[in-house]
Amino acid sequence: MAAGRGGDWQGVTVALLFLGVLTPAGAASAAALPVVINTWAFRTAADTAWRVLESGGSELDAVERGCGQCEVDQCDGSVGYGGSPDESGETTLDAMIMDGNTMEVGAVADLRHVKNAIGVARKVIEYTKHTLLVGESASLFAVKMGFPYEDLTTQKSLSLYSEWLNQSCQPNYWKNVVPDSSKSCGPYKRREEVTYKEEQTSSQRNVHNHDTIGMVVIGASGTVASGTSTNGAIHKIPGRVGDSPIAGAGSYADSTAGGAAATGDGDIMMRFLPSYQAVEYMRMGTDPTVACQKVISRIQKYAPKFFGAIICANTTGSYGAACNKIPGFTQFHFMVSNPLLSRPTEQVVDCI
Ligand code: SD4
Repeated sequence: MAAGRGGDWQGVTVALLFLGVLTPAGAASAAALPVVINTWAFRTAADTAWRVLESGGSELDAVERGCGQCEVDQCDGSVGYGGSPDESGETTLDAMIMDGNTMEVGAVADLRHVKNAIGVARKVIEYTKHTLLVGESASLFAVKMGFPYEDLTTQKSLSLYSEWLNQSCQPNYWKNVVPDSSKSCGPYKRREEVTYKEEQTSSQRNVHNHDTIGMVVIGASGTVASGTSTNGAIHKIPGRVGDSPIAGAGSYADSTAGGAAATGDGDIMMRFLPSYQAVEYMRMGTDPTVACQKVISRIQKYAPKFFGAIICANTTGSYGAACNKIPGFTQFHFMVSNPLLSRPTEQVVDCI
């Protein structure tokens, strides 16, 4: 879990700010290129991406290797193998990578049995004319591309799964079914009468089980790349795909404007294409922090309790972030690397 994500961590955050370990976003957000920015305090991912740039790699290489590092590290249990088991206990992965020069996107969703989801997404750009491959067919593609086919289940994911079964499969994502999904496990059947209640996105359900890595890299000449990698929503209904592999939702990159990447409740966020919208605001000259805030405010109007955050950077290297304030999630931590910061630096914004 990212330090400082919830209200309980606010004391820790203040101490870290005092010690200079953390930087409040805005205080050191002077623009410089190249810049690497990623969601949450995923430092090894930030380090890896920065080193790729330093050693002459491309922006796309930096995104692929940076997010790939999180897949290896199983960042917060929400990225890579062994996390977020679905209703049948399986871990499945979503990832995308986008080239802001060509506007090409490679993405995989509901990827099974392959660990390096963003690596496979990159191969979708390089070896196909498609944008998004899904499910077991994406796994077969990955194997053709040379990726190992392996079990993504771990002791941890097994115990998360059995705990969930033992608590009557709570929480889950069903509604309008019998037996009552708020009390019992399935198998469910649809109820004849469908009620359209306002969707309640409880912070309980989301804050503690979502931590996608989203990354934007802007090279020395303003070239933009972006990407994401996640194992999605814990206890999801098999087949569920979130926002992360969807261009414009999980991330977006356009070398004529900037890049953005989102994290949070993808079932809500993907309806608003927040990353695309943020990049379009930046294209119109909006400051990245304000662009991020405007996107969050738009979603707030329809889903005031949604859990989510977004990072934004423009082609001058200026950057920002914003998040929706809900109980237990009042600040959002993210990483920034640029030539003005001596090393990848953790920054924090107050949610709005
Ligand atoms: C999803 N957006 O699948 C992802 C999860 C996430 O921070 O972002 N977690 O809904």
